[in-house]
Formats: sequence, structure tokens, C-alpha cells
Amino acid sequence: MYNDSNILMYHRHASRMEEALPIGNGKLGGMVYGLNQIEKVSLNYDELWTGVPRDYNEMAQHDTFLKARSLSLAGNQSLAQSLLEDNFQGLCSEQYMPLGNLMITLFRGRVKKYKRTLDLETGIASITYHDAGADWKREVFASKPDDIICYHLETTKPGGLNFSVRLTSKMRHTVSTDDFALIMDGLCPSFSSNNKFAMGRSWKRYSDKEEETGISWRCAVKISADGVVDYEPDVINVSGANEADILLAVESSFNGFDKHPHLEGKEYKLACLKKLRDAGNLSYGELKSRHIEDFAPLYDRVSLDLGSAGMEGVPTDKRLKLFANGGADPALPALLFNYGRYLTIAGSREGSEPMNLQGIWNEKMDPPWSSNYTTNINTEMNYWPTLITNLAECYEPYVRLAQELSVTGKRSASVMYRAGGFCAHHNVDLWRMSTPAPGNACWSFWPMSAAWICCGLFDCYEYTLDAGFLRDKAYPLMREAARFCLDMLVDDGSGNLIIAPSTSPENGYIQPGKRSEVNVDKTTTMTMSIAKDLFNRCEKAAEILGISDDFTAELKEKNAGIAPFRIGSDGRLLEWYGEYEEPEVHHRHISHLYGLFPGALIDPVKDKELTDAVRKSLEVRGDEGTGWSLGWKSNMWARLGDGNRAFRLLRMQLRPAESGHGGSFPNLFDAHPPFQIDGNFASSAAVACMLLQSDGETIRLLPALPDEWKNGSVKGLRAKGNVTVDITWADGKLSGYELHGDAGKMKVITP
Ligand code: FUC
Repeated sequence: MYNDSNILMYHRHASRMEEALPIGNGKLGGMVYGLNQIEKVSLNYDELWTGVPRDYNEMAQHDTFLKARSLSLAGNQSLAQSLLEDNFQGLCSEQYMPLGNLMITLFRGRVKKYKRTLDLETGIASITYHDAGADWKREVFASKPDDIICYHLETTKPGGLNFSVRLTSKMRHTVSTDDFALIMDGLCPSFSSNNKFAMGRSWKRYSDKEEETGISWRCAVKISADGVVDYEPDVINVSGANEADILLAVESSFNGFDKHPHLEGKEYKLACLKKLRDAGNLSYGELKSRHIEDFAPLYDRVSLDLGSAGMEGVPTDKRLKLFANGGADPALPALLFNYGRYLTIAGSREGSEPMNLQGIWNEKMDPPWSSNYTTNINTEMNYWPTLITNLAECYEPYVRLAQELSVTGKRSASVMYRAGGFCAHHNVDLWRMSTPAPGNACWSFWPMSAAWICCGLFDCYEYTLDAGFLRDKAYPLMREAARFCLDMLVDDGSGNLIIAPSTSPENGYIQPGKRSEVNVDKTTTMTMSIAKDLFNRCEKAAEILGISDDFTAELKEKNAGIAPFRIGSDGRLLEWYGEYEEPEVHHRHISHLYGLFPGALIDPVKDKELTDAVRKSLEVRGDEGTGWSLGWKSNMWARLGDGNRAFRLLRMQLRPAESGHGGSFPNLFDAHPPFQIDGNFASSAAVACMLLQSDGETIRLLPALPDEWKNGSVKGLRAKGNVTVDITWADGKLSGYELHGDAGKMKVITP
């Protein structure tokens, strides 16, 4: 393995978040700037959101839905749409809050040989330089075993470490010290700026009412140093040290999505200090090795070698530029692949919240799209590489998301739609909001996200073959998400079952004869694809579990009656119920192609006609797009067996983001733009999908190897069926492979 595919490296400090280096233990995250005078680590804790549990279900009127449905079935889409927009919406989701900053005043001037790195294998960011005849080193990591951020400093200049530490936050807070820690106690706003409850006032909406008081939190810092450590009221001063460790812990009153964080909040103040005290009993060496022992085994499960042009000495941001200009750097796509795995381990661990639009890293009080869970593509995309890159543990928060949505979404299903089961719409937050957001129906009216997420639960079973998980967790949730979809089905007037009306995120079409855009149709390909995909998976799951009951009988019957895919006059897969003119031919979403990826409805080998229709649709849609859109298309082309096209899209993802369209920031964060983490995960999934595809019965090796990847190897990818796969290739041809696990019944398809 080469370092140029496992290390991000710079010769400058970061001056904005998109240059800083992310660390995280799933819950607690930091962006390390590596500044020399006043160092900054911006901090996040995945439980810090605005608001309290709220229920907007009653705002949406069931009658409106019924009227809109009749209108849509009768062909009056624009009236159906305006009814839905006027009377069938809740409020915006709450927002994900930045905790604040750890500030370290270091008093350093100009330094020599400055180097800032992030080692993806160990999850350690480091800063080294030479100054005043001495070497200086800093190492920063977020430890899961000890639930702290550890910032270590050392120098070869005797007693040369003199610095002070402060904590800052843009949320309401106080700072104090007790005899062993600097403590920042804070409070998340009651209302977010996006929310109508904020009444147009700025985001800083704190309520005095107990029932509206949001999440309280504590962030505390303790220092171990071999010099003098002084705790003053709002600062810790360290002097004359050779080595020092800044330990930082966070805890909040958040007590679950359905508990009031103030009235039913959990104890967090002592819990925070306890973490600090416990970690303080360990030496730096112990903290570091405990962290590495936790992190590295997950990361090391997979290794990818695409060759190297010896770029370990070239800063990562410069590599992006060189690559965009055609420079040879085969390790750069491998680095991007590895970075997605790194971000998964750093951003999603057992017990953490699932990753939002920015994973866990957000510095803004008013983040783009609230840094929420956007579930009409983005949240699902965050979890695309997890299973295939052998990180099933990191999938747990996503499974829990489905479980929690089954509680809130049950009310949405029954109050808004009078349906059984559960549903959720396109925006979800910490409180598991399941109601539609305000605004255009093209994003708002879309009750399909719970069904999509539940399809992922079956993926998790297929990769792990954990029958207990399928029986106790996955199937019960899949069944309830399918229950909702079954209850929503109506006859389209020609004997096919559809969910009406529907949207196709976040697209529209020109109404025939009217020249105006509309976003609602009788049904859409994506809605029916998700429903069918879930139904198929439920049927398979019930069969595996030996379940045969009224539900499975109904499922089977209705699944057989679902409206089939349709191909338009120009050979493209139809996105809408009708064939219409499109206002935006190159629209970034490719929702109607869900059946090929991530869905399992179109088999690129067996379903030739549909596969051709998907290919044609992709051709017409074009390659250009936001970061996540590039990533989705890259996966699609990999599924279509076109490695060169998939690679072309990866190349576009590796364009410096400064170009203003989808690409990569200097720290390799995906640029929508702005920063949005989904594109990172889509890229990792695409690389994996170019090298391995599986469906539980067949394993396809190198299904989409691009010409550029002449020689290489990958170890440790996972195939469905609980199998681990190692592949090597030379001169563009498979040269060897090994399957680990019970692969006896699998059919291996070689290129
Ligand atoms: C969807 C996308 C946007 C963006 C937003 C967070 O609405 O259409 O491009 O990714 O989510």
C-alpha cells in the first residue's frame, strides 16, 4: 500500500473548513486547521440540533390529499399540486448546530518545514515543523474508546511549550473552570431560522419557556502537561512544558428523538467530566494506542492498489490541480475511495447519529439545507459504500434511523394518509421529523423515504446473512414500510396499481398544451420503483424467514399488479406517468433510474431492453452535475459495465471545487458545491462497484474496470452472501482472486 493513497498532506495551514482536516469518533468531530499562532479545531457533536420533539402531522389535511389524488387521477396535475402545497405540509426540519471551537494560542511566528497530514489508516491528524532550532509536533485524534478528542503537543526545545487554551461557541453559553477542567456549558436554540416558529426573526431564538427549551450541552477540557498548568476563569495557561495533552469531552441532555431534551433530558454535566477524568488517567501513549486499536482494524479491512506515481511528497490540493490538468496520479482515485471509508468510520459508529448532509462536520449556525437528513437521495447515498467496504458496524445508525422513523412516521402515515405502516418525507432531523417540509411539491410531497431506507435494511442482511437481524430488526421494519406503500396503492384506471399522485425528486415537466411546468403526476417511476423494490425484498425476506400470512399474500398479489416500467418514444426510461417535454433535460437527479442503482429491479445482464433505456436516459441527462449527482452517475455507469465512463465521472469529482461545479475541495470534501458529504460516499461506492458487483447468487469480478487501471489489486471488499473478495489484475485482465467465506454456491463471473 502506498502512502499517497492513504494520507492527505499539505505544506500550509487551513484557512477555511474545506482545507481543514476532519477527525471523528462517530459522535464527536473536529476540523483541524493546523494554525501556528492561534490554532483552531472546530467542534461538532452529533446530538446538537435546534428544537425539541414536535409534531406537525395535524397541519396536513387528509381531505386535501384525497382531493389532490382525485384531481391527479382525473388529469388535473397543477391543481393537485397547488392543493398539496397549500394544505398538505408541515414545517421545516430543525438544524444541525456547530458546537464551537477549541482555540489554542501558541505564540509561534514563522516556522520551517511545516507539514500537515491526515493519516487515514490511524485517524490521526498531525502538524510538524521546525522553529527556533527545535522540532515541534502536534497530533490530534477523536477516540471512540475514550470518547474524547486528544490534542497532543511536543517539542524538542526544553520547556518550550507555552500556550493557552480557550473554548468558544456561537450558541448561548458560559465558560468557567473548576479545579481540573475548563468548562463550556451551552444551549441549542429552541427554534431555527428556517422554521416558521422563528417568526422571521434571526436564528438566535431561545425560548424562556421550559417546554420550548432545547438541548443543553457541556464541553470540557483538561490538560496534562509536564510544565505548569494554570486554570483561570476562562482560559488554561500552560508554560515550560515539553509535552502536553489537551483532552476534550462533550455530552448533551439529548435523551432520544422522542424525549424532551429539557423536561426529560439526561444527566450530561457529570457524564462529560467523567469522560475527561477517565481519559486523564491514561497516558498519551495509552490513549493513542487505544484509539488506533479501535480505528485501524476497521480501515485496514480493505486495501486498494491502483498504482502510484510517487506523489507522497506533493500536497493533496496540488495533486487535485495536477490531476485535473491530466497529470498521472493513479493513487488519487484510490485516496478518494479510501477517504470515503475514513469518513464513514469517523462519522458513523454504533450508537452515533446517522450521518447528515455534512456527516458530522458543520461550522455554520445556518448551514446549507440545515445540514439535515435529506432523504430523497443524500442520506441514503451516505451509506452506499458502508456494506461493500466491509463496515457493517458503521451501518447501525442508519438501521436505527429506520427504527426511529417507524415511530414518528407511523403517525404521519395514519394522520396524513389514513394508511397503516409508516412513512417519511424528504427532510428528517434529529427528532425524526416525518412530515413534509414547506415549499414546492417537487421536494415536499414525497412520502417515500422510509421505504427507501428500509430497502437498505435488506441489503444489510444480504451482505451479512445475519438471520437474527433479518427476523428481529429488518423484516419488521420493512414490512411496516411496505404496509404504508400497499395502503397507498390505487388503480390507475387501466388495471395497474400506482401511488397517486407522485413526484420525481426534484424535477418537473411541461404540461402538454399549457407550456407551464408542473411537478406532480399520476405517478412516477421512482415512486413505483421504490415501492416495488421494497415489496420484492419483503417477499424474499418472508421466504427466508418462512413467513406466510395475510400480509405476504396481499404483498404478493399487489406486487404483481404494480405498473411496469415504460420506455418512451426515444428509447429512454419514462420518468413520469406520461411522456412529456422536460424543462431541464440535464437535471441533476436521476431518480427514475433508481431501479438499476441502488435498486435491484433492473439487472444489467438479464434485462437488456430496460438496461438500454437506462443508458439512453443517462446519455441524454449528461454527465455534469452537483457532487452527489456525479457520484450517482458514476455508480450507474459501473452497473452498466462501462468502467471508462464511470471513471470519467470520478475524474470530474476530483476537479478542484473552485471551478464552481461538482468536485472536490482541498481537503477532498465533496463540493455540491457547497460542501456536502454525500458525494464522497458515492465516489467510494462507485470505485467498489467498478471492481465488484454481487446479488447473493453471483459475484461479478471487475465488472467495470477502466482502461486507466491497467494493474492493481483490491483486498477485503464484501460481496452479498457474507463473502470477502480479493482481486488482482494485470494488463487490464483478471489475474487472480480469492473468496473468503462460504462461497460454494456462488456463481463467479469473470470479465
Ligand atoms: C436535494 C438536492 C440538492 C441538495 C439538497 C440537500 O434537494 O436536490 O441538490 O443536495 O438535497
